[in-house]
Amino acid sequence: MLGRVIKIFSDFYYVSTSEGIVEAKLRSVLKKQNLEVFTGDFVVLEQFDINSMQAFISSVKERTSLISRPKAANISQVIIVSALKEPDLNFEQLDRYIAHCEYHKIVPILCFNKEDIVDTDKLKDAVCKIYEPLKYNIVFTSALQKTGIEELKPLLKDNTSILCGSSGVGKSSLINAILNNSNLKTSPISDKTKKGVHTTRHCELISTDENSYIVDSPGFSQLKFDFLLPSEIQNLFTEFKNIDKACRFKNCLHVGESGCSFQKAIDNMSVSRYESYKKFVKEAQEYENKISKISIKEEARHKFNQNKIMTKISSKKRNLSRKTSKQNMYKEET
Ligand SMILES: Nc1nc2c(ncn2[C@@H]2O[C@H](COP(=O)(O)OP(=O)(O)O)[C@@H](O)[C@H]2O)c(=O)[nH]1
Ligand SMILES: [Mg+2]
Ligand SMILES: [Zn+2]
Repeated sequence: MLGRVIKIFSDFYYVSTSEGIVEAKLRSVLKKQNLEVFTGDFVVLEQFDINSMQAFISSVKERTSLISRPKAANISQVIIVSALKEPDLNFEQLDRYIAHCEYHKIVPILCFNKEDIVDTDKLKDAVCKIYEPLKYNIVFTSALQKTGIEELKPLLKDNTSILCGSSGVGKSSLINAILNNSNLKTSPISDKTKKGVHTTRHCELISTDENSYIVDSPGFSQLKFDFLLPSEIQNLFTEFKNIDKACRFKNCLHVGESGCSFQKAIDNMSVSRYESYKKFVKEAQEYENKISKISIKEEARHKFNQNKIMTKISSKKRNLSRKTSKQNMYKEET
């Protein structure tokens, strides 16, 4: 039997199947293989008992994506929720989320919530001016007054969407608005887990339609770019994607070097986006400094331990260890 993990609660995996929600545990083989199962995974179930609605997960289907914050598999799109007000719109934070989506190769939808509490269009206009050129879908909503929900809903169809954004911007309220509008309640889950339905401490797949799922997530703020090299940050900005020739300077980070070939794209991008870019590059530079110190140390230790055969760690190997120290996600997605 096939199913999809909609929620994980300690050792229990709640799997949505044609028979209903099954409470499953991992086969010990999977545990031995150190194979992890995440919310959103498609899994094969064995030894299904219809009376207790219990089974064992025997294998996991290949993932199309795996995101890290929060951990969820097979997410097809990210809805980045920001509040226009309360809390104030934070452009840098929004750019962080966008860049993380780009990193995971998932197209984001930009949702600006709480439109009911802004009294002029000034902020909305500013938002459009900055983000419309990036060609992402943009939706203005009010979860409270249920505006914009009808625009958001068609974007969810046949997707597994995850709502991301800082705490308090209205993610949970939006999900409620979406569910109420479609007269759908969260899937009935056994009593044991009922208490978890309204909290967002655990990530959970909520069905909004036959093939559409939405995932709420707890607010998270740690989105630093301390796992990439400075030269990789440019790939996270769509403004830099269509530049036909590479910068003529080797190792140029396009942060103000005179004669940089990216200058035209930089002139065309909004000031706040460029500020974000520079900030992320700086974070990556700090990371680069840190790992170069570590690899020098490692090398010294290696030499010390093997003072008979003085093998130096080749730069290729060093690169490899840097890559593996990156989140495993990267490996799974490329
Ligand atoms: N005025 C207004 N308040 C909202 C809106 N959406 C959410 N809120 C309020 O903002 C607070 C945080 O909402 P919540 O959904 O818990 O945010 P989350 O942390 O992102 O899940 C709550 O007090 C909500 O009532 C909205 O569209 N307009
Ligand atoms: Mg919430
Ligand atoms: Zn350059």
